[in-house]
Amino acid sequence: MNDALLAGWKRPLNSSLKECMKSTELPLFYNANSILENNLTHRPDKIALLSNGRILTFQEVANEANQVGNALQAMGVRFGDRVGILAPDSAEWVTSFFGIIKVGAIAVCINTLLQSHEYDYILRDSGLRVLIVHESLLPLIEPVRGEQHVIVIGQPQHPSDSAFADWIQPQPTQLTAVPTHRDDFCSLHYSSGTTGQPKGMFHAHKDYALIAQNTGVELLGMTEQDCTFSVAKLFFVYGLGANLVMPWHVGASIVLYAGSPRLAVGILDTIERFKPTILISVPTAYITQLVLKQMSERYDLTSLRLCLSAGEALPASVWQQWKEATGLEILDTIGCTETLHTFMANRPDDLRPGSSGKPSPGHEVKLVDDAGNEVADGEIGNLLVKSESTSLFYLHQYEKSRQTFRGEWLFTGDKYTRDADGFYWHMGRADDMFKVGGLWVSPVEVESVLLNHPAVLECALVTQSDQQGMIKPKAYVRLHNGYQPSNNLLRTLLQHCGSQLAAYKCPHWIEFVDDLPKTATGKIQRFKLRRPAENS
Ligand code: 3UK
Repeated sequence: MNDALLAGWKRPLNSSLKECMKSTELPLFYNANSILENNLTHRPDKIALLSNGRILTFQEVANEANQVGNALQAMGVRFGDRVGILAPDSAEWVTSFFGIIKVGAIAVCINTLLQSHEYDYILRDSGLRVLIVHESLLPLIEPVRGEQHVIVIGQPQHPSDSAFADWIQPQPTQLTAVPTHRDDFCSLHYSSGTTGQPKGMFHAHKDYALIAQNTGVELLGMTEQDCTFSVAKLFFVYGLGANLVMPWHVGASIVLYAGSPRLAVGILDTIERFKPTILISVPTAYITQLVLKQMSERYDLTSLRLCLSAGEALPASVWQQWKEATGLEILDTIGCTETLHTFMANRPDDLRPGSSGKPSPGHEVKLVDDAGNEVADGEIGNLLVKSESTSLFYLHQYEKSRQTFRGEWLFTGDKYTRDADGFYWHMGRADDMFKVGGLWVSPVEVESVLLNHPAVLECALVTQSDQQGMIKPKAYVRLHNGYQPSNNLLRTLLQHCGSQLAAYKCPHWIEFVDDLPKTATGKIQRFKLRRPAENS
């Protein structure tokens, strides 16, 4: 993308402008690849990307992204085609992303923690033409792969597949960007649905420019001197935005980490080794680090100036423990895949532990009752969000799209209350979905697994908080005649769930009951089973 096209939207970094950036400030033909390529003018030889594997400068990233783009075009990929990335965070993930979008194709950012049947759905629903997949994830794709070209980061297993390194090697490092419209789709993301079927959401090129400026610069004050490190992965828009798009928009370096958020030592070692200034993390990760004995004495965290949390609510107790251990204050922020990134946040000079903060630059919110009327402070309402980076629809889901995308407003499904000081407090969700360790759990999916055990007549899955204040699944189970509650049966049911569900979805507790609360039409009222404190 040449500089003339970009001239229209350059604004001083860290500007104190109250007015946030609008998409009409972008040139009409804009490709989000320029977030990477702007750095070639100012700092081509600066380290852009650090990891335990490869370490690359901006020039090296751009060269490899161009090779990916050329390789895609050579296999016939054109504007609008969908190309998937299914890999742990790595240099190849990043160069693939920018290569795909530069040729006008759509990057499908695929969650690495799914099961084969979910990949089956995503591959078909997205109409994927090419899949760039890491060798470690090949076995999950093998049973469901179709007509796609498969490029393997690592060692291919099929003669028809190519190794990523061989695929890009003959390609030139120069490539002209396809002049995409700022409203053209750039990426496709899948998030879990209430019945377990993922929902696909497109984001446009303009959405990336908006979050880079409004969230990266205006909210977080990112500058070229920063170095970001994310525990949340790039396939998750929280990680993609905060650990790639926002830092590169200002020329900051990023640290990529392929390990699990539950591997406290891996995270702390990475902080010590690369000395990031901004930690982008999730509540579970903060908790696992706090559990490590003498965490703050054993590890040097002094490089950090900002700690972010998102994905699920950060309990105030965890905020307090982290502050006592490190002296640092975590900023809890909330975003969703629909809006691409943060829509409410705590700020360093304006925060309330346990709350989600206040609307972030570029976002308006309102709380309404079921009739659509705004509720007063202190009352619980449905959260609606307005922003220019919001998706337009769910792919192939007409009804669900109409319910969710309401003109300029997005119905988030979150229940919130606002206090007299303007802070917003998360009160659960309208659709019974919840998150465990930042990962979605659909009660319907877990209940259907319990129900196919012969002892279970009916059941309901709800949430309960553990000792740390973190939400975990709890199942209420009514048994068939002839079955008696017992510890043995309890273990059997837990094993039954464990054999069919990912571990984080399995009930943490099972309680046997004689009856379940129901509506007049016989629908189980999960909300009545939640702990009284969570119902108020
Ligand atoms: C819940 C939270 C309380 C909430 C996300 C970009 O999480 C992100 O995207 P998803 O689509 O999930 C969105 C839903 O998750 N949630 C997220 N953060 C919080 N609930 N407190 C929080 N801090 O139900 C929301 O609707 O996977 C995407 C950037 C940041 C993100 N958190």
